[in-house]
Amino acid sequence: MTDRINDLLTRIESFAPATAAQVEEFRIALLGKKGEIAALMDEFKGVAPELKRELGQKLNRLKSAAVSRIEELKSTVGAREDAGSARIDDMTRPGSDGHIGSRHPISLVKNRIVEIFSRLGYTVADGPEIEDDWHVFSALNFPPEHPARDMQDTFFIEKNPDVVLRTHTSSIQVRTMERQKPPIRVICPGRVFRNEAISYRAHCIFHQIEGLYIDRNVSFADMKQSILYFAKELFGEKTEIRMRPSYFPFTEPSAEVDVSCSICGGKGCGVCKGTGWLEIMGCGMVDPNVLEANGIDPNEYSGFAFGMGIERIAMLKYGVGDLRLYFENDVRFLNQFDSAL
Ligand code: 2NL
Repeated sequence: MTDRINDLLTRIESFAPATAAQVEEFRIALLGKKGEIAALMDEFKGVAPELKRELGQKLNRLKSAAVSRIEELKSTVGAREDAGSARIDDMTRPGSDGHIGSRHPISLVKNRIVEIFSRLGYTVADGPEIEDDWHVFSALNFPPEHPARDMQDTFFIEKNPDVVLRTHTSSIQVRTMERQKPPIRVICPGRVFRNEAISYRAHCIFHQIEGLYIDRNVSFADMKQSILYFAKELFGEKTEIRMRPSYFPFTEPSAEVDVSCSICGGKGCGVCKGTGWLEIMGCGMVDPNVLEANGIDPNEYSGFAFGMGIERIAMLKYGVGDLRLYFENDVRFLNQFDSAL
């Protein structure tokens, strides 16, 4: 038995495999359930008691020598094989195609809207997401008891009623009026926050873009023509618009704007629910109270404003039915969009 142990030790030392498969074969032959070491262990049970101590130690040494040698071979032979497969055989082969990420659809739509209004002389303005009551509500003619000020709709920070997450991007226009005398022509994109349950058609974080135009003699007709130009640029030359009376605290009169359905051309389909029209934004003439609150004389100046949800426009443009897709950042969704713009 001692001879067989010594013989195995020499074989372990001198074993020089070329592949990982040979190492594995060797491991099974030695250490497997029916391997040589298992056979020796079996035989050991019948050994005379006075020899047990010495032979037992030898067997243990053999086993650990086998285990450590195989571990060593596994890493060295494995590494050699990996290096071999990474060798470049054909230097003339074209390189692998580097994947370029795509722009998020919300960014694509935002950039497009900004681009259209910049051609009408609007510049982009930005502002903080954490706001105070004045810039989100009071300067915009929200009465003290208006439901939008309620905890149900607005996120408050640190239980302080004067620190809120903006619920609309109008606060950016208020900050613009603080800084700048008319004429004012700004377009304000940004994230807004509302305390709503998340579903396919609502989210507590979403994106808006609002515009504000203040100068002498700005009329409702100016607003209508600007929005018609915008709608044709965004949805196509054949697009028509209609305005329905509406209400916002910060505009008077106010209107909801629909565009003729670009999918059915106004005939009526599933997307426009048979009406031929799709709602895209709200707008109105800036309420004199808002002008006055922001230090602009309503007897000298007038203006119009409008606002739209970017997710809603993106849903219409790309036919995406579930709003949550815009927030999950699943690459299978994102890869379907262009990387341009
Ligand atoms: C909508 C409607 C609107 C405005 C936003 C505005 C801002 C100032 C003064 C007056 Cl500083 N108005 N913004 C006006 C009308 C409509 O948004 O449906 N948004 C998603």
